[in-house]
Amino acid sequence: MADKNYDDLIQKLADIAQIYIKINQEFRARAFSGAATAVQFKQNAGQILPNTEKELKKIPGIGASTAKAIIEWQQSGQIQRLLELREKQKEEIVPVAQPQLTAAEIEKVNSIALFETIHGVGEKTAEKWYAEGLRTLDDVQTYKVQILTHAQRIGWKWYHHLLQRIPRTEMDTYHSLLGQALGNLRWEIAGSYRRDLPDSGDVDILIEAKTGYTLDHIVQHLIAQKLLVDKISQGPTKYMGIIRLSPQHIARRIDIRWIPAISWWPALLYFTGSGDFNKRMRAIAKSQGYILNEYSLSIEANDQIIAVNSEQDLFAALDMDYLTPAQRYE
Ligand code: DCP
Ligand code: MG
Ligand code: MN
Repeated sequence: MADKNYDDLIQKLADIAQIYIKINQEFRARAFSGAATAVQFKQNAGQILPNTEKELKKIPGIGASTAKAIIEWQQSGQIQRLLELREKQKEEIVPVAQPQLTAAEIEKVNSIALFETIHGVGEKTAEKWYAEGLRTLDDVQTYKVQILTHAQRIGWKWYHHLLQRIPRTEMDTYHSLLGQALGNLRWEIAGSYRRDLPDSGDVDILIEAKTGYTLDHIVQHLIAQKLLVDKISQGPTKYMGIIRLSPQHIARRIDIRWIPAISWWPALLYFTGSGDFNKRMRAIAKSQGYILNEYSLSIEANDQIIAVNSEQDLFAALDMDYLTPAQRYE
């Protein structure tokens, strides 16, 4: 029977090793568990541990750092490293278990995301199709007659075309072609093109309504020019369709808005975006008692419309520094 009991020391060395394993410090874990074994061996043999680092290190299984820890224990009954490791462990965030998706749930998420890549298909439609048993684009092809609305049918027809963004050089071509087609009407390509982005998702066109003309006149003209190749929807002020430079080119989405003169500047501001920038500017307007939308800037209390003659006027009315379209990213 040794006159010194090392059970507490062995336990503490083993505890340190265990924490090191948990925090993936293999090497240190091995040093401390080796030291715990060495001390156990000494105790079993009825031997007393030396009290200098130099002598301790001569014992197989005890190294420099574990020798220091043993001396600390001999002097104070504690090992600072263990106290610190326990403290550190408390601070560590317990990882929240990630919900594991079942194979069926993964299939559902994937199918729905896939369906939503079809222009005109939103979350609601995609979920409905999934509930009805559709899973793949082949299924969409099989059941297209039963399931597709007119707009979705156009989205399906041009599926591979509409997945691609429009390079700015092609947008420039539309710009010059539309310039010729629209003669001396006031018009702009708004959206990402006006914000100077290198590519665009679609062509967003604003045309100022001119007495004696209708949006349908313009549409018919662009169809005759073989630019518009498919219609998604058309009303008196809004046309949505497909535009294509030639049968050899990729087909693109186009939105055309027919804007009354009074709304020209608010409409240009709105359709230039970005969407995030619009949200921010509308919130600023609201905080000052105004309502800003695509039709006008007005006083909320009495619906009075603020007359403006430029985008600069709209910024100035809200005490905002003017931002060029390219600066309107948020
Ligand atoms: N817009 C908006 N809020 C929406 C949708 C549109 O404020 N929910 C405005 C800002 C957009 C503009 O209309 O810039 C045109 O809409 P687009 O969806 O065509 O967006 P962009 O032209 O900015 O981007 P993309 O290049 O993807 O067409
Ligand atoms: Mg756009
Ligand atoms: Mn658009």
